[in-house]
Amino acid sequence: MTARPRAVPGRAPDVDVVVVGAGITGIYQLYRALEAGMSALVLEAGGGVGGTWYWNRYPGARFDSESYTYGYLFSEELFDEWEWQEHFAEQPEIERYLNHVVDRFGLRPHIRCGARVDSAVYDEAAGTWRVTAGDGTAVTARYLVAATGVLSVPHFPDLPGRDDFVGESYHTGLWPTTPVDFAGKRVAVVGTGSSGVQLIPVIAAEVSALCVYQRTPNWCTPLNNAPITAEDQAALRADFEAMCKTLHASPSGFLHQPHDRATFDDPPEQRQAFFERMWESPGFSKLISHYTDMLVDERANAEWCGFVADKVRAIVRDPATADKLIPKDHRFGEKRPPFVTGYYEAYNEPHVDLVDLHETPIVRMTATGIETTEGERQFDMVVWATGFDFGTGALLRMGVVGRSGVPLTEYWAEGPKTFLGIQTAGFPNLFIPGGPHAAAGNNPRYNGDQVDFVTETLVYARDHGYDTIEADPAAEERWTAMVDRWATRAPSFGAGSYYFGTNIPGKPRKYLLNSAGRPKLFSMIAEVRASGYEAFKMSRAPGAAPTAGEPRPPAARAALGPRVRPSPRV
Ligand code: NA7
Repeated sequence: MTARPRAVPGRAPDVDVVVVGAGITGIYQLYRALEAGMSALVLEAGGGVGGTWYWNRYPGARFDSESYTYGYLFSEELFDEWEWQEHFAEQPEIERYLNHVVDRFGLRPHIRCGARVDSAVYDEAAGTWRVTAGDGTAVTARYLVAATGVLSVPHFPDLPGRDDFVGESYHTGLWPTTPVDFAGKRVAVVGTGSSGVQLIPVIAAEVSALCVYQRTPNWCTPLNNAPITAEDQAALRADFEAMCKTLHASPSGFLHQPHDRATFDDPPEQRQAFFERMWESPGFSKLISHYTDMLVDERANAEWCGFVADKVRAIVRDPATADKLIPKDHRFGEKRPPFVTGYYEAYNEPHVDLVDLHETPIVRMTATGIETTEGERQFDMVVWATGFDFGTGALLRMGVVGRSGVPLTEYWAEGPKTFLGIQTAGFPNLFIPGGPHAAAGNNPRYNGDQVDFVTETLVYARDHGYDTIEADPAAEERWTAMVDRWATRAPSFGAGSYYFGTNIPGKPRKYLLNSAGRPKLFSMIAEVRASGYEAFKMSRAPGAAPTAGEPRPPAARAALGPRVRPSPRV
């Protein structure tokens, strides 16, 4: 067993910043910390970088935000040199991109893969974190940034006999790095959320029989993906500045613009034509650029749902299957809507079947297949597309212990409490960008805003001679109350959405996002700055060694490559 270093008062921590997770947020945090002259180490559980885009490598996994709006915007050179192939890139391209970024900016030497953090304990006397990982890593850090993501702990349903199945078994969120062969196999897919509906049409072409176990149908609409042409590429490069401005001004971090008309402003014929345009539009424009009342007015929502249901009936030839695929218990936008390519069409294939688990629930898994109340079906492979322990899953499994020995699991027993989704009181020098209370929308934009602010706060502390930073409990209470208030404000997600933790048995029913979005984050950050960081308690730890991030030799900075464009001040 590796001896864990004890932080000795007066002894400098091994590193200024430990970042947990080399996903899109962690990579950016590493970049920013190094750029600010701090020493930094990323500990990543996976065998490579990418986070969500490393683990979710199932066939068909792809963005449903436009590729160029999801990627990093901090460097125009990077933007210019990386040519996304599709408006909605597939996982292999995304993983290549993230590896390119890591190498392009000299970040790889600062990333340790295969290091799953199992304990992070705050040392009050030294004002540092002691972090250990399963690979034997033991390191002390002034600051701990948990960029562990919100969709990083796969959820497996607790079904009797699940371990008895002797065939191949995979979870979409834990997909192997070695190829999975579907050819000629009888495959079951359990779950029809965003992951399941991306996977199903892709593997349907390869398997000998596919059976989809659906508990709740979703309102799936076309992604409308397309290759990025040379002209598109040129336009993207030319419009970089304007695009950044638009994205920055968007509450949800998208380029899609709001519509200016409500559903019943238009007569039926015009409405139908608008719905057709929406159906043909890319990804999230169906939420953002829709009629202004679609998400908030029941009648308006029902009009659109009726249109989508008719589309499903027109695509799926078997009326009984079509009917099962049409949601009956929730409106469009009440849950995070999936975007699809050829999903409904897959059910027209004679070897693809749909089992409605509301009609015939799963009784148990057997050694050879799945038994429902209708009987057993045998499979060579079962794919679990059954989602994640959203928001808090990874943070609560990391062994985080804060001030006075209080574990995070205890402090968040009733759900997460945060200030700005960035810190939680009682856990000094711990930051959680891209975690719970982050916004719904194009994640990298909001998470990037948080990383920028975390970095700015660390630099502020360094420049003012502080080495501990802790959210003020009163500020945290106000922010968390705001999150809870906004959770039910129209247009809100329904209580059945996993954004409330409802998919995990025993999890507290607390809203895990910040529906007030970026405008609220920006205004609060502005307030924090204006008040001289009043919402954070900053101090000098009793036995602290020199503050983190002493200016580094220019050579260390040079490794980061060409100077990046600053993020716009918010
Ligand atoms: P989701 O969206 O949480 O979907 C999980 C699916 O698995 C959903 O259809 C669930 O049905 C189903 N599920 C969960 N538990 C069971 C059990 N016990 N039996 C049968 N079916 C079950 O996860 P995804 O991975 O698809 O997407 C996650 C996010 O990734 C997505 O929102 C995007 O942001 C990308 P339910 O609806 O709960 O009845």
